[in-house]
Amino acid sequence: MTEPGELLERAVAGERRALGRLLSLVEQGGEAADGIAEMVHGQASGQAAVIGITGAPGTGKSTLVGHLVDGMTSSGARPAVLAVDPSSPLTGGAILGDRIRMDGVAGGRAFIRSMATRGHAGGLALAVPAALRLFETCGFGPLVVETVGVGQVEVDVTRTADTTVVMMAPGMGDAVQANKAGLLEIADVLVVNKADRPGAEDTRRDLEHMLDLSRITGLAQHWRPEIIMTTATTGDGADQVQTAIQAHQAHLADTGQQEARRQARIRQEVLDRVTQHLGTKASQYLSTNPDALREALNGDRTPAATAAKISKRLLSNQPPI
Ligand SMILES: Nc1nc2c(ncn2[C@@H]2O[C@H](COP(=O)(O)OP(=O)(O)O)[C@@H](O)[C@H]2O)c(=O)[nH]1
Ligand SMILES: [Mg+2]
Repeated sequence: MTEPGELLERAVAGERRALGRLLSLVEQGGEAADGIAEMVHGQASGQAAVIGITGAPGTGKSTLVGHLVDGMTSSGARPAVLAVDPSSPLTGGAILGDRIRMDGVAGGRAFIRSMATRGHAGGLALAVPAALRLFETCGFGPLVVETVGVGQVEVDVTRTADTTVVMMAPGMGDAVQANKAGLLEIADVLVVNKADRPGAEDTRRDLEHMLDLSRITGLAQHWRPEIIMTTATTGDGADQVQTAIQAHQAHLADTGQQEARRQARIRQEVLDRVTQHLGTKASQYLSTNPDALREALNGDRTPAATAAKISKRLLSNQPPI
C-alpha cells in the first residue's frame, strides 16, 4: 500500500486519484486520519473561503452548486466541493448522480467529492474539517460544503462556514420549516430555487416576512440576507447567487469577521474532538466496569445521578467505583 506521505506529495502535485485516496482515509477516521492531519498541519493556511450550501433534500443544492462551481472556475478559481449526505450511506445512485452532474460543468479545474457517514456518528464532524484542510493543501479554494439542513452536525458544519447559503424550494421544506429548523438564523444568502414551479413567489414573500419579524424582535444581526430566486436546472439566477456570496465575503472582510469565523471553525473542531474522546472513554469505562451501572440498574440511584458520579470519576481520573 502506498504510504500516506507519498500520497500527499502526489496529491499536492495535482494527482486527483491520490487526493481521493487520502480523503477515503480521512473519512475512515482513526490513526491513519490523524497521521494525515499531522502531515497537513502547517501546509494549509486556513484562509480559503468556506461556503456552506444547505437545505432540505431535493431542493436543488447539487444542481445549483454545479453552476456555482462553473462560475468560479471560469473566473480562475479552483473550487473543491464536499457533498455531505448522511442519508446515503452507500455510494448509491444519488451520490454518483451528484458527482456526474457537478463534474459535467466543472471543466476539470474543480474537485468534487461526496462523503457519507458510514454509520459512525462522530465521524462526519471530524472528517469534514480534515477533508477541507486537505483540499486547501492541494491548492483548492473556495471550499464548498453541501449539507442537508437537518441534524446538528450538518447545522454545525454550516454555522462555521464563512458564507452560508440556505436553499429552499416551493412546497418542500419551505420558509416556515426552514425557520423552525433554525436555518434562517444562519443564512447569509437565501435562495428560493425551482422558481419555475408554482408557489415560489409565495415562499419568497413568507421569507421576507420572517426576516422583517426577526428585525423587529431584534434577532437579525448586521447582515440581512438577500433572497434570490433561481431555477437551478437552467442556471437562471446562479450568477446572482455568486454575486451575493461575494458581497457577503466582502462584508466579512470589511468588518473583520473572517477571522472570527475561522476561529469558530477551529473551536468547533476542537469541541467535536473532545466530545468524541470523552464519549469513547465513557463507553470503555462502562464496558470494563459493569458494576458502575449496578445502582442505576437496581433502582437505588437515578440514571442521571449515576452518570454524574461516573463523569466525576472519569474527569478526575479516579479509580472505578
Ligand atoms: N423544476 C425544477 N427542478 C429542479 C430545479 N433544481 C433542481 N431540480 C430538480 O430537483 C431534483 C433534486 O435536485 P438536487 O440538485 O439533487 O437536489 P439536492 O438534494 O438539494 O442536492 C433533481 O431532479 C433536479 O433536476 C429547478 O430549479 N426547477
Ligand atoms: Mg445533493
